Amino acid sequence: MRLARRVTIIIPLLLGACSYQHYQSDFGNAAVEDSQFLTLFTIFLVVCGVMYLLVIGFLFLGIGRSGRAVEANVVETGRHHQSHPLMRTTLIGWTALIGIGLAALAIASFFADRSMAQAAAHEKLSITVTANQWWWDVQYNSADVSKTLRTANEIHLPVGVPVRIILRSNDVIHSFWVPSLAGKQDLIPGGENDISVTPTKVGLYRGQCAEFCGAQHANMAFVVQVEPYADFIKWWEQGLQPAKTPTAPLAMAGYHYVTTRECAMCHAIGGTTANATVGPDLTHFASNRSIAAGTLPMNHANIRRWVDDPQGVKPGTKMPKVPLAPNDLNAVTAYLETLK
Ligand SMILES: [Cu+2]
Repeated sequence: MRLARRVTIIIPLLLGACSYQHYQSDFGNAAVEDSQFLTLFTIFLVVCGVMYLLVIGFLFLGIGRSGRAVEANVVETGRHHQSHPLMRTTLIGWTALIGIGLAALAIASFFADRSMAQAAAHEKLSITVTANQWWWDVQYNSADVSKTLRTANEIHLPVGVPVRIILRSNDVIHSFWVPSLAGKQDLIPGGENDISVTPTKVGLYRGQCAEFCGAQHANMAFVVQVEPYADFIKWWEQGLQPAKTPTAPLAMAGYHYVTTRECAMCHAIGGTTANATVGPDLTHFASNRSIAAGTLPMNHANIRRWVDDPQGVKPGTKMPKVPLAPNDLNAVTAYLETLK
């Protein structure tokens, strides 16, 4: 009975851990770069594991033999000063093995580094990610400026396409990290870094700022949606569409408030007069999965809560508390919900 109860608890936990592992894990194996890391990791693990087992094996062998050697010494004194030929061979073999092991690790590192650098040279898509305390500004670059798309806190990538992500920061040092796809790379104010990703598995992956950047460092997350190329292009085209002007009276009132009052001083909404770039672009705000870089799930109650008191939800955030009358708060919430 007890065992059955334990199994019913443990199995869902394990299944949860497996899907979570895919969502945010170095073992996610969802991009060429991550599989290169995994190959290198496996080589290191095997070489070091074999060495470790050999050392432990010889240690126990030595302990066993030293006991017998003491007994033998008592019987035939004088012979123990001569080094045994077997010991010499073992020593030479052991030294050679260490040399081969170290060389294997060095060669594996060299080839992994080289293939990662090569992936960076053949990118087909370029994205600029700019870190801010505490959110991510994402821009999809295009030779045709009218096709340049700006979003926030959610990145869409086409599967199988090498992407170069250019990394910048507007304030302090942050670190871009999507464990399932690639390694970490810092975003440094005044400089430019980059990281290459070639996703191989369609799915949703969580990313997180990996360099302590202030009070809300933990609430500086994002998601990467890897999708088939056709879906990605469709999403991009949709993203370029301006926001629709609402028709319902409440949302209409919110539209007027947002585009003419405090909100428009920091945010941009495509197709309206709001075009500031201090805060996230809100053109398709409501189609995101979360509010404030992974702080709250996207829904009506949370949008209202966030607009009403951003400092209460995410203390220290740059978004100030705007004292809104209940009518205005309802109107702004209703309008933001239309931004899909
Ligand atoms: Cu950060």
